Amino acid sequence: MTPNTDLNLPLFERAKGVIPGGVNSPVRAFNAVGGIPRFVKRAQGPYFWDTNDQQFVDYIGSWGPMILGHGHPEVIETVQAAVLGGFSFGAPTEREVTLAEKIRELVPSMEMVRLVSSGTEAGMSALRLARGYTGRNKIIKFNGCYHGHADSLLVKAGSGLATFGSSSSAGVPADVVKDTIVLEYNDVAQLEEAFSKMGNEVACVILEPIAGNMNFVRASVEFTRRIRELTQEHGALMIYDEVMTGFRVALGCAQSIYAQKIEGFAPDLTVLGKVIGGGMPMAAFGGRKEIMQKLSPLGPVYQAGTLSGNPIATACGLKTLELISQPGFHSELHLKTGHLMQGLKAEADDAGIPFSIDWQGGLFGFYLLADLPTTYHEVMKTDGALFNKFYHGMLERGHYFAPALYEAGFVSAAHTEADIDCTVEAAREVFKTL
Ligand code: KE4
Repeated sequence: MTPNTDLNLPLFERAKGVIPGGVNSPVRAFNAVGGIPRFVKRAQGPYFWDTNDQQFVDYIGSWGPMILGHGHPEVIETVQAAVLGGFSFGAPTEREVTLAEKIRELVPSMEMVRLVSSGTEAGMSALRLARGYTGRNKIIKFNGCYHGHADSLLVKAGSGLATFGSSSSAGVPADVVKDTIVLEYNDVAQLEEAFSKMGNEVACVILEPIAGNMNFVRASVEFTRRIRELTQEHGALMIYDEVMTGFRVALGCAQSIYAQKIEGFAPDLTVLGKVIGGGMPMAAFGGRKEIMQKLSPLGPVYQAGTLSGNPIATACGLKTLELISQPGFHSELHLKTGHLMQGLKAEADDAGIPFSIDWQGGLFGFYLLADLPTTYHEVMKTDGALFNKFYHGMLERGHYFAPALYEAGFVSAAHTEADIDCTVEAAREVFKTL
């Protein structure tokens, strides 16, 4: 493809004339990897075709929602039927009750559920609820975790514990983030120090159980256990942001994996998104009944939304959850993702490229680093130029990974072993060019 035949180019220029950066979400602009984003014309199964009709094996899948692959026939059929019944009512429907019940069935810690339209909205609302329930203002989040773009969560790490986070975005007043403390992921000592200093002022600790926003970093069992213990001791809430991991790493979400390692483990609140909408705008937050009952119209914590529980989105989400609840779905997905990761690792080793991998269910991460990172700083030691060369080598050959070294990857049920082999073969060629 030469620049003057790449139809993505004029389309990107046109987009930039009317949409800031030409995109409706920054990561799509390819700023981290350079080059021109591929505009998707259509998608089917594990593939999408761009404006040039070039086919790509899709390892983003809308950053998580498309766990069944694009255009699953039963999902299409369900959505088509739902559309005929009406798009949106602003009134309760049975289907949103059924979806909330299904979520509770699969995630027992979510005794009550509130449906919203995006992960940001769910995370923002869970935070407000934690502050309303505890009557406290301070929140603890971790470097490398992303919980959507609510003001008090757009915070970069302060230097050391004493200084609270400073906002990572213009337009967020210092007052709004003065109660947000940013600690190092997997750093138990720092967490304990924070609680010994201000434990009784902390409303909640929020974390990604597997941090997909720094590619793929697992919270250690010890770190998870200490968060659970310290929040309980100090009357703070533990919020699990499973927007990315939810129903992707396991049918019971990441919390079901940690509950196998920590006796009786469960977070107080959980944030969900992506998979539960199956590609339609749908997210949720939920948890212990006594906490959730603080929410309007029952309690004093206000939260609302015109399209919350949207009838088309609930139909799409319900069918998606039904299909991924089939026996063996996640174990099969875990195996397939493993084949991809082990295949890439084998090729990198052959080419003498430092490469580390990890995966769980349909979520994966690879690093051009010899050892798997456990903190954000370690992730960012990756040689960006090397990653970008790898990225574009794969993209040119029709294999579409996340356009940033700190983002995770996604495999769907629609990817076949042949697709995986094709991707590994392409990587063999690309590693040789590095
Ligand atoms: P949304 O508001 O984008 O639906 O969800 C925010 C969010 C919350 N929590 C976690 C753990 C998330 O990963 C996300 C969104 N993830 C990004 C991927 N890094 C979505 C891609 C994008 O921002 O365009």
